[in-house]
Amino acid sequence: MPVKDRPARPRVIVTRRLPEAVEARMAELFDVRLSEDDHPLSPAELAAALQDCDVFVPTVTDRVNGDLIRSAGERLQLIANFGAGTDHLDLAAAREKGIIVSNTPGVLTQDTADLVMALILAVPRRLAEGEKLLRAGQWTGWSPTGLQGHSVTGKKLGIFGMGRIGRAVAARARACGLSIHYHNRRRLPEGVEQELGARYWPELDAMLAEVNILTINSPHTSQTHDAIDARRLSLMKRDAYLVNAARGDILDQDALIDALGRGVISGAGLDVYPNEPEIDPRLLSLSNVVLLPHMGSATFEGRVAMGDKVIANIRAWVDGHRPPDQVLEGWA
Ligand code: 8YV
Repeated sequence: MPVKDRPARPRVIVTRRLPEAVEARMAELFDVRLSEDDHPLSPAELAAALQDCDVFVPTVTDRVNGDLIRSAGERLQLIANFGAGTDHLDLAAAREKGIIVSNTPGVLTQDTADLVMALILAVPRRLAEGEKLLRAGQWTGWSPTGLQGHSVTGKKLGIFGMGRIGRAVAARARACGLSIHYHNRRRLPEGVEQELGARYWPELDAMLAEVNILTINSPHTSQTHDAIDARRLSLMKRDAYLVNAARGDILDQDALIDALGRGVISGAGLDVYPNEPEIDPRLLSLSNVVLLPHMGSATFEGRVAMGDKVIANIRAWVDGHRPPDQVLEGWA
């Protein structure tokens, strides 16, 4: 593939509004086109934007599929994603076209783990139900049997995907008295397992039968698509809970709704969904689920740090270096 020039002041298109400080810095450094009204781009708008820039900065709301990448303009050389997950980008098509892809790992780990931990506590303790009852003016006062949930202390937490976020969840959960179990493509080094008090399960199915709460923290790839399906849900304990703040497509949502309705598992906490922002109405009618609008990394600090990473990746690329967060296909 011929080596292309890297412009000193590249044309950068950003699809959504970013924190003010990030946009201001981008405007200083790059010939940047920012989003004016923050609307998610339609496929036609995405196609037009990909014709007209050296660097494209999408978010999880932009489905940059193979066709869009193949029809991108010749000047497009870098897709600097604002976000860690890259399942909305066709990495194979980008590689074939010689387009580098980078992301923003690391800076949203702690915030996302906080949200996962909040769901791990909120679901068994029925926090959303309690809040709803109070706001509806239906709270009649304390009662010995009112809104009883399940203790978290002493229970077993199963972590599916033990990357940065999974480990940060483990550290929090340990402090809350949960024992840590995990399934991952690769086993963690012994020292890390010891530090987290984590037990490795090479077989996901065996771990599912054992744990009281399951949290999904893996990336969404072809290997993890619908990994938690009807069969796997049926292996879980009837009083078990499930939390997903990773990607909606790792969990078969129809199977989950069916399992929740039939009491196959006891409850769920979700921050992510297939086809966001669509929400299956059946989920809304279930009282044993806590539903959040994909806000795992939604902190002021985190979003500025993500923007800083995007800028650092673009600058390294402009200077002729490999962006520090280049995504290698197959490793996402
Ligand atoms: C981001 C996320 O806010 O980074 C990710 O993978 O899921 C979110 O927390 C989002 O992706 C921004 O594009």
